[in-house]
Amino acid sequence: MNYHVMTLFPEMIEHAMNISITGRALKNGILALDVVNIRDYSKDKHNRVDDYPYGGGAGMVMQAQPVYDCHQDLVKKIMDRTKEKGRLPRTIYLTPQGHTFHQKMAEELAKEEDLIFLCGHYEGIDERVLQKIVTDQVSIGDYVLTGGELPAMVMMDTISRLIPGVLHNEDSAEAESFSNDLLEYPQYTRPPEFMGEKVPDILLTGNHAKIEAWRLEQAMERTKKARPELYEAYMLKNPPKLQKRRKKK
Ligand code: 6GU
Repeated sequence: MNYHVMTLFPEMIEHAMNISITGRALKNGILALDVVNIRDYSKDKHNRVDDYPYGGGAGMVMQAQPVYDCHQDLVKKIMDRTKEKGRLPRTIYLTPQGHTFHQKMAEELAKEEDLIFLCGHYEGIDERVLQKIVTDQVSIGDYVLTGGELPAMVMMDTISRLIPGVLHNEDSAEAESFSNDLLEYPQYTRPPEFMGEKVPDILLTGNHAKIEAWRLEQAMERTKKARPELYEAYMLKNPPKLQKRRKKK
C-alpha cells in the first residue's frame, strides 16, 4: 500500500506514522508513505495558500490552485510508477461533511494500490478543486477537529492493519471488535489476583469450548450495553437458534 498525504503539517503525519506497527511496516516496505506540503505549491510570494471566503463569513478558505497543482504532481508520480494510465488513484478528502468512516470502508480501501489523502485546514477548501480531484469525502465521526491530519492517520492506521504482513502473529487480527459484528470480550493476564480481584475461574479451566462460549456471552453482553444498535443487528443476523452452531465454527 502506498499512502500519499497532502497536508500543511507534514511532520505531524511523519512522526506519528513512523511509530509502532505502522512504523515497522514502513521500515519493512509493506507500506510506503509519501507526505507532501501543499504550501510548496503556493505561487504567492508569501507562500500563502488561503484567502477570504467569497460571500463573507468567518475563517479562511484554502485556495484551489496549490491543492490542484500538488495533486497533479502526485498523480503524475503514481502514474509514472504504475503505468496504469486510465484510472485515477482514489483521493480522499477528510471533512466533517463526508460519509462516516467504518470498518467495511477500511476493508474496501485496503484493496487499493495507492491512496491519496487530502487534509484541509481553515474553514475548508475551494469547492471547485474538490469537484475536480476528490473521489471520496470522509469524516471520522460527529465532532469537529482543527484539521484533516488526525482523521487521515486514523484511516491509515485502520487500513494498514488489514494489509497482509503488517500485523505479525502476536498482534492478532482475528477475534477483535467488529470482526464478528460484536465488541470484544474482556481480557486478563497475570497475576491471577489484582487488588483483590480474581481472573474469572473459567479462563483457568483449559476447557476451550466453555471459554469460547463464555467469551461470546461476554461480548454480547458488552455490545448490548454499550452499542444497542450493533446488538440489534447482530441478533437479527444470528437468531438465538443459530448461535450454538456458529460458536463451534
Ligand atoms: Cl475528517 N475533519 C475535521 N476537521 N473534523 C472532523 C473530521 C474530519 N471527522 C470528524 N471530525
